[in-house]
Amino acid sequence: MKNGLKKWRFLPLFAAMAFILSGCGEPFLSTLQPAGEVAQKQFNLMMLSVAIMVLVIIVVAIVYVIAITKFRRSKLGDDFIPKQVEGSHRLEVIWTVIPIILLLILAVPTVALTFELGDQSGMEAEDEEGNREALVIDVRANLYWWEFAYPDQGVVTAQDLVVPTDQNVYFNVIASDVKHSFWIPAVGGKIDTNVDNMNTFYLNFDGEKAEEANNLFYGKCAELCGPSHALMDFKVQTMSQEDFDGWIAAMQESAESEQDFENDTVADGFAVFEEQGCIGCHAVDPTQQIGSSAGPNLTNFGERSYTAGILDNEDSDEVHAENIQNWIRNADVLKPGNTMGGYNEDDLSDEDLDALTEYLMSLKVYSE
Ligand code: HEC
Ligand SMILES: [Cu+2]
Repeated sequence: MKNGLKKWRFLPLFAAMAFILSGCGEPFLSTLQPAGEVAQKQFNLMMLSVAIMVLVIIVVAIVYVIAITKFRRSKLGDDFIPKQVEGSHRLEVIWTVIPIILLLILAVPTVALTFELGDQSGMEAEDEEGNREALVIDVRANLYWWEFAYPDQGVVTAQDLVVPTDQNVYFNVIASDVKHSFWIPAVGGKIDTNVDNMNTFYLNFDGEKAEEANNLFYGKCAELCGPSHALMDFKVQTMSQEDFDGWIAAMQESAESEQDFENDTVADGFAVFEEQGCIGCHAVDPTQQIGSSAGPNLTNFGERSYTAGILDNEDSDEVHAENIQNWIRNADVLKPGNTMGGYNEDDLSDEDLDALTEYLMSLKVYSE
C-alpha cells in the first residue's frame, strides 16, 4: 500500500505544474491572447461556455457540501430515517428548465457566430471599376510545407505568409496530398484543407496586437498528416496596407527584372542550384502557378523569418546561413518523410554549399 502511494506522490506537483504552465502564452501563438476580430469572437465564446460550466460546477459543489454536512449520521443519529419522497414536481421542473436555459444562452451566440464567420460575401465586393476590394489568398498545404498565392496580384510565395493588418483577408484553402488544417492560433481558425474541395474563410489581423507580437505570428498544421506533422509550421508577417502594396509591387517587379547577381559567388551558387536540380523542385519566379512546384517557391527566400518553417533565422545573416546549410545537409533528419532528402559531401562539396548558401541568401525582393 505504501509503495503504491509513493508512486503517486509527484501527482500534486505535476498537477500544480500543469496548472501554472498552462498559463504560459506568447502573444504570437496563444489562442488566449487573441490578435484579431475573428480570434476575439471565438475567445469570447470560449469564455462564455467556461463561465457557464464553472457556474454549474460551483452550484453542484455547494449543494453537495450542504448535503453531506447537514445530513451527517453523527448529527441525526443512527436510527434516523429521512422522509421518503418519490418524485418532486418542483425539483424536476427546476433541473429540467435550468439546463435548457443554460444551453440556450450557449447556443444562440454560437449559432449566430457560426453564420457570421461563415459569411464570405465580402470576398465578392467590387469597386466601380470591377476590381475586387478585399484581399484574397490561395493557400495550398503540402507534406510538410505551405504555399500562398495572391491570385489578383499574380504572385506566389511559400512558408512565410505576408498579409496587411486591420482588414478582412479571405483565404481559399486546399491540399495537394492529404488532409491538413490551416491554423494561426492567435488570429483564428482552424479550417481543414481538403484535397478535393476548397474551403473558404476570413481572418482579420489586428495592427496594434501585431506590433506587440513583433509583426510575426505562428501558423500550424492542425490535422495529423504524417511523421513531420508537428513540424509543419509556417509564419505570418504582418504589415500596414502601404507596406503590403510595396511588397506586392516588389514581387511583381522581380518577375520582370533580369536576374543580376551581386557577385561571382552568388552567380556560382546559382550555377550549383541548376546543376544539382534544385531548380526542378524550387521555382525562383514569383509568377509560377500555385501547385506547380514540388517544393517551396524561393523568390523571396532571403527575407523569410525561418528556414523550412522550423529553423529560426533570428534576423541574423550568420544564423540564416547556418540554418540553410543545416537544412540542405540534413533535410531528411530535420523533417522526416519530406521529399527533399539531405545532400551529403559526396552529393555537394562544402565549397558548392557555401556558394549555394550565398545565392539563397541573396534572394530578396523587398528589403536590402
Ligand atoms: C525533390 C524535390 C526537391 C529537390 C530536388 C530539392 N528540394 Fe529543397 N525542398 C523541397 C521540399 C518539398 C521542401 C519543403 C520541405 C518541408 O518544409 O517540409 C524544400 C525546402 C527547401 C528549403 C527551405 C525553404 C523555405 O522556404 O524555408 C530550401 C532552402 C531548399 N529546399 C533548398 C534546396 C536546395 C538548395 C536544393 C538543391 C541542392 C533543393 N532544395 C533540392 C523539395 C526539393
Ligand atoms: Cu499537416
